[in-house]
This record gives sequence, C-alpha cells and structure tokens, in this order.
Amino acid sequence: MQKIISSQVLRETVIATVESQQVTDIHTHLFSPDFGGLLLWGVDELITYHYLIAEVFRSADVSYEEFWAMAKTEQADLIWQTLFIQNSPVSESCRGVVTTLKELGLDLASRDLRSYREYFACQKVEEFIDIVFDVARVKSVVMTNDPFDPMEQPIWLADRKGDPRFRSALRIDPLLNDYAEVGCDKLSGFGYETDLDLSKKSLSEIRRFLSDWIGRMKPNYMAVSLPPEFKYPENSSRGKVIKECILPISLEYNVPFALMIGVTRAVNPELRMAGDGVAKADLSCLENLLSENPKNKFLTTLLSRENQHELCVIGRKFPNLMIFGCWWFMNNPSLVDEITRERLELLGLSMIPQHSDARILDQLIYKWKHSRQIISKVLVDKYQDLLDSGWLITQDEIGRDVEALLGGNFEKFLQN
Ligand code: HDL
Ligand code: ZN
Repeated sequence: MQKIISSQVLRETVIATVESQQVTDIHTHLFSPDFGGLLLWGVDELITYHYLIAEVFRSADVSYEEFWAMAKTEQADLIWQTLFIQNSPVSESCRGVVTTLKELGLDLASRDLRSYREYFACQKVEEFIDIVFDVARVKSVVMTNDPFDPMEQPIWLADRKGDPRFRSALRIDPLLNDYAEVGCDKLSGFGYETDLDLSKKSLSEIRRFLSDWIGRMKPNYMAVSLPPEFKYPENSSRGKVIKECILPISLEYNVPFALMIGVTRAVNPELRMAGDGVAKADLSCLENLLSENPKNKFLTTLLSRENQHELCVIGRKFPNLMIFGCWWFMNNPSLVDEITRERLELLGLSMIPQHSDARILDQLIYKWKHSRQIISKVLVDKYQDLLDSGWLITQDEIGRDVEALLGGNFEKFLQN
C-alpha cells in the first residue's frame, strides 16, 4: 500500500529523501587517485581554493607578488587569519570550509587550524575518498579531462586502472577557443595533420582526434566553456570545428556536447585561476545549435544570472537540451534557490538542478550539503502547492522525483 504523505510530515519526508539519495555529480575538477597529485584534498587545499584567494585580496594587506611567492600553507594561514578570524566566514566559499570541517567531525569552536592539519595528516587518500563519498552521499563524479594538459595526457596514454566512481568528460577548450595558438600546434604534435586554415584533411584529422580520445576516455560528454560573445553559426575556426567535427562525432558516438557559456577569462590576470569574470551571453547561439541539430544532445549551464530565465524557456522549446547546475558564480544559496524554483516552474522535473564543480575532494561534502538543503526547501513548497489543491503524493513518488533530479535524469539523457 502506497504511503500517502500529509502536509504535517511533508517537510521531514522530503528532507530525509533528498538527504539519503546518492547523487551523481555531473561536473567536477576532481581526479581519481591514479592521477596522483592532480587530485587535490585536505584543509590547505580547501582554504586556498581560488574562490577564497579572490576574497582574501579584498581584506588582506598583501600584494599579488607577495601572495604568489608564499608556500601553500603560508597562503592558507593568511586566508584563515583574514577571512575566518579577523572577519566572520559568512561568504559561501568560507562557509563551505566550515561546513566541511564540521561534517568531518572536527571542532570548529577551537578554530585551531593546526589541529585540522593534524587530522588530514593522518588520512590516506584512498580511505579519505571513501569517507568523503560516504559523508557527501555521492555515487559518482564526472571529472574534467583535458587531453591537451601535459600533466594529464601521459596518464591517459599509460594503462591507467581508474576508479568507477570517477567518470570522464572530454574537455576541448583549447581546440575550440585557442585553435590557432594552441589547438593546431598541439594536435600536430600529437600526430594529427592539422593546419590553420582547417582544410578538409584537417577537419577529418580533428574528427580522428575526437574519436581516438572518446575511445580512450569513454567520456560521458564532450565539454567546452565559452565566452559570452560566443556566436553560432560563427565564421571562425570555432564555428567550423563545431559544425564539421564536434556535432557529427557527438551524434556518431552518442556523446552529448556540453556548452558552459558566459565566462570572461582573465579579467584580472594577477589573480590567476581566480581572475575570471562573467557576462550575459546572447543565447541565439543555443537556439541555432538546437534547432539545426534536433538529433544531437546538448547539456548547458550558464554563468550569468541574467541568462537563466531565457535558458529555461529555450529548454521548453528543445527537448534535446538538458539544463544543468548552478555554475560557479551562480552557486550561492540565494541564486540556487531562485533558479531551482524557476526551473521547476518552467521545466518540471526534466532538468539537473545541481553539480558541484568541486576542485578539492573534500568540497563534495559542503557543496552537496548546501545544495540539498535548498533543493529540499524548494521541493517542499512545490509539493505543498499540490497538496493544497487536494492532490495526493506518496513517499515513493517523492523518492522517484528526487532520484531523477540527483542522477536519474542524467543517466537517462546519456542512454537515449
Ligand atoms: O571552466 C570551468 O569548468 C569552471 O568551472 C572553472 O574551472 C572555474 O575555475 C571553477 O572552478 N568554477 O567553479
Ligand atoms: Zn568547472
């Protein structure tokens, strides 16, 4: 007999269901342990996350040169003193460190960074991965794998063991965004006959490159981050490679194409990885791609808050588009709440509400705890609206809906 959920128990039922549902995290910068030092973890990595580096310069009396000359532990000490001791850690990035340490059982009342370092010094990475996946209730994560990265590439070319919890995504920014400076030369260096004017031979060699790496990585999708001025169609190497290479290969191998649009790279280069910005994009590029390629599958997340509503409307027009996540500068409680409501109201359950974008393994803990809190709150309101109209909801139906949002929609989208 199906258990009908009353208003009195709705909130606790939704919270318990969202909390217990294992999540598939579809975009991260994590690496399985066989990638060695590329997998970042531990309290000094947490505190020197590039989001916190951007924030420390707003309050500390330190020059860029002085900061970048520091060792990581010195950088962490400065950030800890500035953003956690001299100021309350209320920003989402700071709050994330506090949540993570608490969920790992550490005493936050002490504010004793030395003792936190001692805890991590006793961890072995393989066991710590199990702890984090368990505490965060994460089933698997999708990595960001860049065949152009000199650190990463050799590991793929060796016979790596891999870990099924760490799935791959083929990241192709250099091919699409820097073909002339980076993509073309590197591809020639890898043994692909590519030229700057993208001859027929070149396009066929780029398709071979993509096929080779799809065979090697077995990626869940191919991904690129794009600037707000991205246009499609576009009379450029990017436009040509997308049309002649990415789209046909994506269709041939049933590997969706993920477009992450709205990042303005290096608006402040002094901040290095923390120096990127955001701007509203013209989404006609998406409408053109989707309408011209109805058989292709696309994943999209956008960086500008101002683009989110029109993205939902585009999602209503094109079923071959799966909208996902609250990316980067969108991943703050006030904005996650706003766009999750908007998405449920315009798309129902046919979307992927969140990804973590975690760069440090431990971050899975806070990014998912914070997101689950908001997803639960929004779902309770939406279910309550239905109960108020006399609609009945069962526990199984809530479980079904939450499983879809936290992984099922992604798996189904990949398989169809
Ligand atoms: O391009 C991306 O995938 C972004 O997520 C960048 O890596 C960015 O630096 C980031 O980590 N955002 O959360
Ligand atoms: Zn990312």
